[in-house]
Amino acid sequence: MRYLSGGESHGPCLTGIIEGLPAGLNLNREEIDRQLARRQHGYGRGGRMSIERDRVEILSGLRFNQTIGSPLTLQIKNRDWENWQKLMAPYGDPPHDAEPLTRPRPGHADLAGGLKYNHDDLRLVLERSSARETAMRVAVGSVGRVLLEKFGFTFYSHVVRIGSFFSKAAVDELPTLAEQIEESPLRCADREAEALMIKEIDRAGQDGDTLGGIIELVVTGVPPGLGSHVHWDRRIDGRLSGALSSIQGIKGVEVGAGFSAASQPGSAVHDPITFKSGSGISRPSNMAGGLEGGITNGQLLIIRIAMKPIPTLAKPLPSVDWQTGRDAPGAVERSDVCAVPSVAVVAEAVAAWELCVAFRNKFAGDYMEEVEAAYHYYIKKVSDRLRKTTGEI
Ligand code: EPS
Repeated sequence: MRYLSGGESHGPCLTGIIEGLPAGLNLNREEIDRQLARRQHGYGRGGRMSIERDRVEILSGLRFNQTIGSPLTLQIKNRDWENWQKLMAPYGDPPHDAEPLTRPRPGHADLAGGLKYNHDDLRLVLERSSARETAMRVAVGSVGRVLLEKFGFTFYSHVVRIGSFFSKAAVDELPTLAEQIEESPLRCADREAEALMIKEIDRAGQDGDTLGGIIELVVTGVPPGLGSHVHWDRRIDGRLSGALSSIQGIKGVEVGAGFSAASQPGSAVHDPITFKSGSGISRPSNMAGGLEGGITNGQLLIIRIAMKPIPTLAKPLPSVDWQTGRDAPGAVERSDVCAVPSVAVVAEAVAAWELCVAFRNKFAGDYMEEVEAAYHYYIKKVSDRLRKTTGEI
C-alpha cells in the first residue's frame, strides 16, 4: 500500500490517493470526518481553525461504502481558499499588490526551502511545509485505521507534557481515561497538570511566544510479527519513527523505555519471558514498548514523540530580509501558540498508516475475506505456539 498527497495550505484543497487497499472494506466517510474533527480540537490553536470545518470527499475507489480495490481518492476543501484566491491562483498573473515573503522565520522551512527551490517569495515554501497538510495525513491514516480496527487494534494518544508541565497519567490507565482525554482541551488525562499547561499557553500567547510538548501514543491489539528483522527497511521501529518524525515540528521519537534505557544495565531494561501452564508464554513487563528486533512482539505499542515550539512567533526572532541582505525580524504570520493536542491525533493516524502497510505486507490479499483468512490462520499458529509447554518450543 502507498499513498501520495498534494495541496497547499491556502490553495483550493488537499488531495490524497491511496493505492493497494483490498476490495470489500466497509468505509464510512463519517468515520474519516470524525478523525478530522478530532485533529481540529485543542487549546492554543489560532484563527485558522475557526475558518476550517474539515470534511472528506471520496472521489474514487468506493462504491456503496465499500472499497473496490482501485485507488481511493480523498479530497478536503480549504475553506480559507476563498480569502486567498487571488494570491494563490493556479492560473493567470500575480496581483500587483502581492507582497512576497522575504524574511525567513528561524526554525521554519523558509530559508532552507527557498535555497533549495530557488524561490524569491518564501510563501512558496510556507504553503506546502505548513502543518495544514496533516489534515490529509489524518484522512489517509483513518482509512488504514478502519482496516486495523476490524482486527482488534485500538489507538490511544495523550499529551504528557506541554512547556514545563507533565501529566502523571500512566499507560495502563489510558483505556479508562479515554473519554476524559477526548473531552480535554489539551488531550491531557491529568486535570491538575492540564490547568497549569493552559496557563502556560496563555502566558506564551501574551508574550508572542509558542510552546511544544510531548505526546504518548499507545496501540493495543497489535499481533506479533509486523515488520521484520531480515532487512533494515522492513524494521517496523524504523518505519514508525521515520513516519512520526516526518510530522511537522517533531524532533524526537522514543520507543518504550527509549532514551532512559541507555543509562541502565541490560538486566533492568529487557523484559523477561515467562511460561505459565494454561496461559503459556507471557511478558511481565514492557520496557521494549512492543517492539523487539524491528518486529512487533504482541505487547502494547508505546511510543513518545517530542514536538518543538511552532517557529512562527508573534514576537519574531532576528532574521535577514533576503532580498536586501539587511537585518530584519522573521516574518510574522497568523499561526498557533501550541498545536501539541492536534499533533497527537496526527500521530495516531500516521502510526495507523504505517502499521496498516506492515499488516498488509504480512496479510496480503486483494479482498477482505482473503486478508481475514490469512490473519486468522496466522493468529491460530501463534496462539498454538505460545501455549505449548516450554520443552516443546
Ligand atoms: C500553520 C499555520 C496556521 C495553522 C496551520 C499550520 O495556518 P494559517 O497560516 O492559515 O493561519 O493553523 O494549521 C492548519 C491550517 C491546520 O489545518 O492544522 C503552519 O504554518 O504550519
